[in-house]
Amino acid sequence: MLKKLLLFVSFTTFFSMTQAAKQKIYFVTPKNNETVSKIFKVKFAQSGLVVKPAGEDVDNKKAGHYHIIVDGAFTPEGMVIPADEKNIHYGKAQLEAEFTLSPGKHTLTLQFADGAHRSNGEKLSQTITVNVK
Ligand SMILES: [Cu+2]
Repeated sequence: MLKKLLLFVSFTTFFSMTQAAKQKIYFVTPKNNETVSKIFKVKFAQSGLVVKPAGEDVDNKKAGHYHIIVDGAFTPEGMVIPADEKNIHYGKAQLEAEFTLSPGKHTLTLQFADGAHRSNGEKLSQTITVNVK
């Protein structure tokens, strides 16, 4: 009985914590200012958000997919993120990618946007600098 009660309490605590989780996205790797090889892996993660393929659940403000902007800033909130060589969409709900960049310093901006590619703005973005060997 006590065991069941404890299980119930921990489950509801976990559930309310999940509900209250602040929305956040971040690079798992590389770290800011990390030195990387010419070809390197990028991984990203989130809390309080659901990653879904582009075109799905487009009006859900808690769902969307990732973008990486190379050597550019975040996309202002509500603006549709362009698709070109500097603005890469991960519309299949990917959580990692491989990059090939020229030697030197580059910035990578991770940007979350909804299923219609409308940006969540600066609050759901993160910019890091990498030093490519
Ligand atoms: Cu997109």
